[in-house]
Amino acid sequence: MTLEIKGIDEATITKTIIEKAAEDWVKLSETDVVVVGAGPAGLTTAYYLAKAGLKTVVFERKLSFGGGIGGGGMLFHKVVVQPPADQIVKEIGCPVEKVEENLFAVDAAVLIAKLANSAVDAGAKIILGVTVDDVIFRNGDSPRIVGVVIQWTSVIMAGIHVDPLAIKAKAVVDCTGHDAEVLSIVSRKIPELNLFVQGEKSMWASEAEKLTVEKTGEVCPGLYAAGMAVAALHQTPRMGPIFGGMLLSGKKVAQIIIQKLR
Ligand code: 48F
Repeated sequence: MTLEIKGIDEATITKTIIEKAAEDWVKLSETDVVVVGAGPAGLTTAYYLAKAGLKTVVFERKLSFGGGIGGGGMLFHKVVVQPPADQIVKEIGCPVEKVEENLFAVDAAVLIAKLANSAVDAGAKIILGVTVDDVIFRNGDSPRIVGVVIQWTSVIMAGIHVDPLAIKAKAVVDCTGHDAEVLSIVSRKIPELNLFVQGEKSMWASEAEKLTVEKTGEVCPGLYAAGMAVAALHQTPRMGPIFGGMLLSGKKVAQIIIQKLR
């Protein structure tokens, strides 16, 4: 391989980026599932949905994925998982280190890389720098969430008014973490759905892990929740840097949606 760099035209770079991005956006304007948030719950959800052949797009407000994984525990770069979530971690090719019978240590950066890699390899599309700031709602005989409203995070941060775009979807999953942003929007804007986001309780790791997974599922027609959004909705405890529940919650919501959309 020669190291000589050939001349490349700036206009071609620009055209390529715009054309290729536009091709993607046209394809994803109607999709099977929109996952909101690329944290542990969102990436796991996307991985299992895409693996089952569902057209899946993840919108992440930041320019990176991983959500709360990257912070490890108080910035110490490890997280822990417990059975049976260690099976998911192994399945995506992430090394685990057994600490005791029911606890494994995992490197935070490696878990992020492997989760994201598994999701995109399975066929999920992850779009960074996009914030979901509303849903599309259809009222009538069977009220239903039928998609999301999106905006560039940079536009929101600039505080300028720019009308958003919308993406139609058969299912929307709130994986936005502790603030349960999509559920909170629905609670505020669609009172007829009677959704109340109560906020999570103080820490109780084992109970929190169990309840998060137990209560994961459909919240109202077309709208689902996984990960810490579930705890915020049902006012169950937080758990800190143990991530098994997030992965199991993502897998469970994917299984429910796969069943529903088949
Ligand atoms: O916060 P986050 O990691 O949520 P999670 O997947 O996992 C929670 C754990 O990280 C941890 C814990 C348990 O182990 O307590 O905190 O439930 O990931 C949420 C992602 O959603 C993005 C946000 O930037 C983050 O990457 N996000 C939040 N709101 C929006 C959003 C939004 N409106 N639009 C797009 N992305």
